[in-house]
Amino acid sequence: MSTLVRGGTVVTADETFRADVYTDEGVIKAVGEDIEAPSDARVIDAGGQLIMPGGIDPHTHMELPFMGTVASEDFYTGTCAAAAGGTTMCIDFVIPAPEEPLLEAYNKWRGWSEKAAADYSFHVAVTWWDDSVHRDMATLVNDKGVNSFKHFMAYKGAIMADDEILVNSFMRAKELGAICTVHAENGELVFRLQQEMKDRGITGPEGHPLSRPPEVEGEAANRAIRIAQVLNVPLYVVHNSCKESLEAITRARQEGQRVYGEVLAGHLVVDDSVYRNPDFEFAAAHVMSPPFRPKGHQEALWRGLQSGNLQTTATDHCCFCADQKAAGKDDFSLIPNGTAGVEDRMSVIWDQGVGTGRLTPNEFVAATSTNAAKIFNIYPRKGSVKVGADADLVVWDPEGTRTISAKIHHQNIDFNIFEGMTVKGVNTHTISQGRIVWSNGQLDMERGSGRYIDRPAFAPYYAAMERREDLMAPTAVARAKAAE
Ligand code: URQ
Ligand code: ZN
Ligand code: ZN
Repeated sequence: MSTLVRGGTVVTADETFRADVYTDEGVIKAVGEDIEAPSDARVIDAGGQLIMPGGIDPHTHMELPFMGTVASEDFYTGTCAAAAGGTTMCIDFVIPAPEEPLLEAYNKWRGWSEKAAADYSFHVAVTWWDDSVHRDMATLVNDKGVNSFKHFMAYKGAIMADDEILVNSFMRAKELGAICTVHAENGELVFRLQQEMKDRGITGPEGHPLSRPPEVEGEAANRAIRIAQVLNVPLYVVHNSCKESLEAITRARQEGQRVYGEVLAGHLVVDDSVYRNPDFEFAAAHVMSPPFRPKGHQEALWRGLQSGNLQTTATDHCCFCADQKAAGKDDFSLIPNGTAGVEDRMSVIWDQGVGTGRLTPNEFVAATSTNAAKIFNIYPRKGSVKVGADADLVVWDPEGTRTISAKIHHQNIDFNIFEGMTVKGVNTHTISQGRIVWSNGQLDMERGSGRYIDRPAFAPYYAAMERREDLMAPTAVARAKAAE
């Protein structure tokens, strides 16, 4: 199956140039002007349109078992919805229950993800600690293509990682050449504030943001950053929602610490007024953590992207329908946390980023694809329009518009946090592994055709980092000297 995308303008994270793109056997074979393709090649006329790397969403939770239910989007429907919106790869999460062997959980998730219709990979969460976790982390890095370990600092009594787990896991990740990622909310404070809200008789969804104020996120982000600094391990902070966590990241980066920040499309455009809507279903549909924030935080997050202090955009796509959210009808802390976004991220970020002048098209590509590929060590195979890269592309019409609605979206959820939003900037075609999987508003995807993408460890990089004393925390320098 060969495809020629003809007459378009290639936009990458670094450059913009007129070129055709020819793909065959799932790989980009040629990028240049006036490419002659075989007579049987499928041809896309991209005149007046852009050709960009397929979107990479570094944060999804397809069919996640969570809070007593299972997310309604599975790996097949979720990868289809992603492709409908121009995203060709998702990095999802293996989340072992405490005491569940990491390798067992990994194999379980690999079984679930065999139905995927586009490429994917897994971060693995460390939710408990003993020697077997220490051992399984090495197997995951050395034999299973995992180079990132997640730590939920929230969700006390469930999957929360306390400081002891953070320190053990961060040290182990560093030894293995893996990056650490965190969900940064202080789970102890959330637990107490949830109790306080309920003691005051606040049981509706409006209690959710009240129990997780920005300070709770800022504290955890800073704590994770400082632990990573002392242990000298790179850190990726997921779904930054507020000024407080952004400030912690900005300070660290200004001091040369290797910290990366992710922001969700939802947190960039939705504010906390949604929780004051009197309709329970509407407010509960927006219950996710960290919560949507008061006006003002959104603009700060955009400035974080513009300044380069936030590097990636994601969705945290974790779907629960109204009947599932109803579990928290009388107690907001029982509402399954999660919202959708995998189909709309690219257009929302283009419309509100490029369309407003906040981002250039090149910065858009960096934030929706290339930076995630680089941070998680799959560039240029992913996130590029280079010869030899995987043929994951979007043909983008910057003048095209669509109105977002749960009535027509492909996501398996009965709600859309961007409902009614008319966005300018749409993918007219999505190409995954060289196949045209979305065109003229129609999906053409094959269940099970998605591949698990190995992500190599960073070991060589870390070795260099060890030699750079200016990057090492004083304690690490002292330790190194003592060891001499
Ligand atoms: O915390 C997460 O990232 C998962 C459990 C999805 N839910 C959410 O509210 N963000
Ligand atoms: Zn999270
Ligand atoms: Zn998440």
